[in-house]
Amino acid sequence: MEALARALGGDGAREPHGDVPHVALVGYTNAGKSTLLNALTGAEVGVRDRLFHTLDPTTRTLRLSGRPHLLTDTVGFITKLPHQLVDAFGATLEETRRAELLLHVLDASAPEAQEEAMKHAVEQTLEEIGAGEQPRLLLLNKVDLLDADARRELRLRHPDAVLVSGVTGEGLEELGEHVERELAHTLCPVELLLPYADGGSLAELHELAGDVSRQDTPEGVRVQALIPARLAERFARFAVAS
Ligand SMILES: Nc1nc2c(ncn2[C@@H]2O[C@H](COP(=O)(O)OP(=O)(O)O)[C@@H](O)[C@H]2O)c(=O)[nH]1
Ligand SMILES: [Mg+2]
Repeated sequence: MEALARALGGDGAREPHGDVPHVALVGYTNAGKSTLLNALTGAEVGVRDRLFHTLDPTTRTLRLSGRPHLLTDTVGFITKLPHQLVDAFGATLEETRRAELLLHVLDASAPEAQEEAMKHAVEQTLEEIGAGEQPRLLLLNKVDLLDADARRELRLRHPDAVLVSGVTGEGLEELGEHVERELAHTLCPVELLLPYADGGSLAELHELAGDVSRQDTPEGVRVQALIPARLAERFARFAVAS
């Protein structure tokens, strides 16, 4: 396992969408990762996402406060067929290790002992692939199958988790808020002056920054925004003292 992790390497060439935060769904097979990917991003696949058209189908754009995030559905944590494991695991490993945040999806409708065993298996796998220290949020999925008592009991056992249902959409708004909070440290407030001649940079800023406040001045467009730190670095030449 360690050899495989080494072979795949960490920091390689610059990612094509390296300025956008990566979030990865991890978890036991059948926990509901793919269902959640669809529920969270279904409405997002559209014109605005042509920027990311080169992405593979298991990665989609998730917009929070207008800012895009790349959300990846990983496979292969626990699979039944060994030959699938090898293929699927390479991609999973890479996506997991480069994600700023892991969403650990757990089937909360399973009996407690089984739920704990699946949770443990995933945590152990994350340790093995060197992703044990990565920021992680626990999602208790399939809560639509649970009554009020069962939900209360889950909240007591997992006080930091978010209760969700990929089928009914329950909890997804709260999940978005949690994700934004977890990734707040990757954002940087900037004040920029973009020359009118550089329409490309302005368009890129609008695509990646979400909600911005802008003001037209004789010198160019003055923009205040909260943007990913890596994008801020790239746009440093436009910075103005506020
Ligand atoms: N009732 C219910 N079923 C769900 C939910 N999420 C997923 N499922 C079902 O659980 C099964 C596995 O879901 P899937 O998304 O394929 O899991 P994955 O293997 O983690 O990608 C499917 O039959 C889904 O319809 C949920 O929130 N509630
Ligand atoms: Mg799946």
